[in-house]
Amino acid sequence: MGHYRSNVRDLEFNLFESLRLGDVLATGTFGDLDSDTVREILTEAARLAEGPIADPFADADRNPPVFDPASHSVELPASLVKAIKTWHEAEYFRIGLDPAIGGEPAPSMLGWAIKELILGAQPTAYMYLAGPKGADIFHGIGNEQQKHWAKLAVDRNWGATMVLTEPDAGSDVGSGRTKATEQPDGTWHIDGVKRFITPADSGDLFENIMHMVLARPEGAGPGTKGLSLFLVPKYHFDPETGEPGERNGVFVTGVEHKMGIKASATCELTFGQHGTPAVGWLVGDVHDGIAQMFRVIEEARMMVGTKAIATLSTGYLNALDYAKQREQGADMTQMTNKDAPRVTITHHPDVRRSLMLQKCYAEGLRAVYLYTAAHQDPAVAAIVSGADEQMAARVNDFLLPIVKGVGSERAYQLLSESLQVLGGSGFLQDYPVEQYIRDAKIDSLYEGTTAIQSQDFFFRKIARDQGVAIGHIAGQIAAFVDSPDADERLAEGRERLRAALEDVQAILGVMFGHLMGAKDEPANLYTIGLGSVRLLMAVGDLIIGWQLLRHAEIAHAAIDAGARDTAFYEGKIASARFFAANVLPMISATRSVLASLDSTIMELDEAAF
Ligand code: ST9
Ligand code: FAD
Repeated sequence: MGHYRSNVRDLEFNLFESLRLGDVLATGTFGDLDSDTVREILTEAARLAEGPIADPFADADRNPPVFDPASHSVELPASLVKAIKTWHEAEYFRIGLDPAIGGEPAPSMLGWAIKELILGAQPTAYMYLAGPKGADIFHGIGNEQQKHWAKLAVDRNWGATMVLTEPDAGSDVGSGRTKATEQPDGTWHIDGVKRFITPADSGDLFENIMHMVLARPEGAGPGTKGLSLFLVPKYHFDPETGEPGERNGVFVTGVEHKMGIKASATCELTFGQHGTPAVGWLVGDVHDGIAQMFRVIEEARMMVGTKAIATLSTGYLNALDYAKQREQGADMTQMTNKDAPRVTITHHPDVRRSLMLQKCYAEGLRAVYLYTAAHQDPAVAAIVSGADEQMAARVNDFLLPIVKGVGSERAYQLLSESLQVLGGSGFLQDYPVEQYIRDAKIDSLYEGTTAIQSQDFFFRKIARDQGVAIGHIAGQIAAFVDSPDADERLAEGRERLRAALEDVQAILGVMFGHLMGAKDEPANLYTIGLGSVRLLMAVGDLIIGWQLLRHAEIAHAAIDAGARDTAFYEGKIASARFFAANVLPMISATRSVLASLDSTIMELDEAAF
């Protein structure tokens, strides 16, 4: 068996039993797509993911892409190329894409469920294959001619990149210095050096690559608002047929050596500095670069969170397999009996604690990303939470930093638990968990670090939203807690959820107090900055706890109705109870810490650190 363990049963549970995909499909919003077809797609995608897609996972890590400075090209390992082509040929990329560029209508949550499978099996393969989704976004924001190019990009299978970061512009994208100069024919010449670009070259894997580049037109203002978005293709192409022509002046000038995600070529990308102009086209004929780029960023943040969650899930399932087989020590109740039979390590309470915590976060975070995806289609959101179109968009915006920020932080933290279950073996390259940890660390860094996610969460998604989206979610949680039809067997979990909701509301009250205070005393903002990651994590735990308890209620009902796979449902009930008893009460400690937080460390001389 390969490294990747999918969890199709849990995906189906989320889609059909929790998020009512059957009812969604019955509306006809997504054409004639039906439940049986969805189940077949998931089964087949998981088979591919666990087999040929997962196969070169270690090989591509040990034999990463090779950069040739003379030709500015990057050669990928043959094993990875084969996996990338296999997934592309299965055409899952069409699911959910705009039909105008060859897509098939489908709920976003189905698309993300399928993406979880490749992101867990071979995350870099998905990044090389970002072209069609990039084209879909480009189609949405481009002018008429560019919409045609988007279709060409899908038909001809072009690659794509998102190009923001520069040596002095990381989190602070607005410090970017790459310049754009308008030409008499309406095109632009781009000049500058970008760094850390994924995956800016891939040899001859793609006929062409669409670089989506932020650059500052001469005379434009400072910051992100002065940036415009340009399409800069690797090769010039015939605007009607897409047939590639001369090389454009954008060249890879370096590839990073990294701790993980080594199969993904992270490139320095240089524009217009090798004697050939880097010609770009202004996207949509408007200077609105940062807002346009955020269409790409939102997709990529969802992707990064789902990648982290997918990795945690396979890490947990690998640890579980190992724990069921590894015999070590006697049952704790017989610890003084030296003749007692040896047991598998699943018999040890601390291993059970660890496995259950991993299960809670792996399945809880899956529920969160799929619930978020459910709010990416108004027709689905209406069924799932009663949100109208506007509210659905706000809820999606609100949940994205949780998927990305909480997903990546918890996955990295809990993967360390997966490794611990394997003991010393976990430290070896004979097992995949050490690579999971190395490959997952990036998820809390790129697409906005966790600190950036937390500030986006508080300032933009809560304060600027005037609490509308969080109010909708809090309303859903309160309705669940107070439901007249509540299952008595979950009464204790509900009480803990109620307490967690009150704790989060109190934390928000404190944070808003600092925000108000900042009008007179700007240093109050420091206190928000000191607490914002903890707020994000607390809200993440609250939402995970809520989702797990919802699932437990569905599980109780399924068992009562005589469901056959009782072990699956009992696992749902046990994990909800465990999370409510072991994790939700910790939010009270965060509340108490944040209530008395002061910002004196901001006054401390750097020399004292
Ligand atoms: C990266 C790539 O890290 C990682 C790997 C990805 C691999 C993909 C490979 C291929 C991709 C190809 C493309 C395919 C397509 C996708 C496929 C996915 C796989 N929501 O607060 P302000 C906007 S890439 C929406 O003042 P500052 C908004 O327009 C590098 N919009 O910001 C706003 O104006 P207004 C990733 C938002 O102080 C304007 O920005 N790098 C949001 O000027 C200004 O807002 C980062 O992520 C939002 N949440 O700048 C940078 N926020 O207010 C992280 C802002 O009028 N840094 N806007 O609406 C940040 O996010 C900073 O907070 C900042 C600050 C840059 C926004
Ligand atoms: P910095 O911004 O220097 O941050 C350093 C530390 O300071 C972090 O802990 C950060 O949280 C903290 N910090 C910075 N500013 C603040 C603040 N205002 N408040 C609180 N804390 C703050 N970029 C692209 O454009 N395209 C890509 O395809 C791409 N792929 C990447 C692939 C890899 C493997 C890597 C490593 C990076 C990639 N990036 C890409 C860049 C990535 O998005 C940036 O690395 C990221 O946004 C962080 O920027 P930075 O590395 O400059 O760190």
